[in-house]
Amino acid sequence: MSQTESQPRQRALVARLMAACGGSYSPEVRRKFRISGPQWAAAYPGQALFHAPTREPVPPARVIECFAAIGIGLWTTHDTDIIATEDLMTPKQDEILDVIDRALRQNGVKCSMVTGETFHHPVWSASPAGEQPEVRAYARRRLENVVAIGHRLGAEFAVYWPGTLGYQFQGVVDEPRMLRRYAEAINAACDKDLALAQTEGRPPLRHCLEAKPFEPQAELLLPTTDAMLAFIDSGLLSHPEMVGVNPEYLHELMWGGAPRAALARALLAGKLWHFDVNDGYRLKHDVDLGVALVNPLDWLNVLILLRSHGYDGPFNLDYKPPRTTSNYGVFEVSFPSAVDRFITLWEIAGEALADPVIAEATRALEAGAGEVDASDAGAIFEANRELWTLHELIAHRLVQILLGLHRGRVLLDLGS
Ligand code: GCO
Ligand code: MN
Ligand code: MN
Repeated sequence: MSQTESQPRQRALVARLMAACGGSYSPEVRRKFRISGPQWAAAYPGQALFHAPTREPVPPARVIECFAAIGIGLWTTHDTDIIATEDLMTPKQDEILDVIDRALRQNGVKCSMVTGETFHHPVWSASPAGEQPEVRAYARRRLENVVAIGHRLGAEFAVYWPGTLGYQFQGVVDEPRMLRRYAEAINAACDKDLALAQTEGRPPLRHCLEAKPFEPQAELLLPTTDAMLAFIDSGLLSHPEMVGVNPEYLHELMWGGAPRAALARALLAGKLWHFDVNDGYRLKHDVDLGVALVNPLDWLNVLILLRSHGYDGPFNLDYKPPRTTSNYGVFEVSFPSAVDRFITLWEIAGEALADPVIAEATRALEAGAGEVDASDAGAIFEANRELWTLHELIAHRLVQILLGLHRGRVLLDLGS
């Protein structure tokens, strides 16, 4: 894409207005949070089913350097974001990994997660767990290789989003058989991990399944995080203790569910190990917008939930900088603003958790009216009648805290 004379001026304008927005944190502060930046998000050129790319691709060393400058200390990648499919599992792979390892060290960035692409290449058109033994053998090798890349780069997590694990036409696949076959691939990854962890003297990776309800044009066998929790517990996995989930905020929202409820179920199962953070709309496409740009109140409550239940895994910025943002804008506006919104909401969640109004209301609700005949529904209702108004009051208070209104607001005389 060509450079025009107006570009430096427009960049200066963007930089000046970004600074005028204020509310940004220093790279040192940003690095204190367990926030990871995906290679694929930073390098996304803007293409989609109906849309041509609007940006140049960005090589990993450049992404890592820009993340370091912003204060994103963790980096995540698909195998094919950094290594072309035909170069995987060849000496070329080792060369590329050496270069990336150097870039990570030079910039003080850690690789925290690697994930395998089992959805884009034509070989996966009938899923990574289809009928043909050679497809499944290749899928197993690919997942084993993801684990090997993870150990080579010092990652802690491996994530698997299976893609089209399902069918286009009813009756073509035998569902239980396909699930068994997918389990074989995950089992191969865990076995490889245990062997490598031993030879490398490293802890094994934490393997996380990611669900996405609307893989285009397919009926899916594991469309939600709950489906994956059931799969982990199905008896098909040889190491269920090594496998958890990586819910994505938008994926749980997309199908019409409540992301917080999905997160809560994963927390209770002890399987919430990794979390893809972004935003979007219900019952729409996987638009992968920046965190809290659509649902800031829900995001505040997500962080209240995670803070109060001790989630300590990474927050992976799995979003797509919009097509209207330039290559310059990706690192000047898109990533820093996403990180800063996250940190601000994290802080506000802390404020909400310490808020005396919410605390007192919650205590009163938990205590109940007390001393009512436990067999008399009418009496229980009457005794608690005034207490339940606190639900709306808490909701009001949370919005106040989100908007800063609990500190008071001066009405501006706009001359109307
Ligand atoms: C999406 C998906 C992916 C996965 C990734 C990890 O929204 O398209 O979330 O970004 O997170 O493929 O396996
Ligand atoms: Mn994701
Ligand atoms: Mn998504």
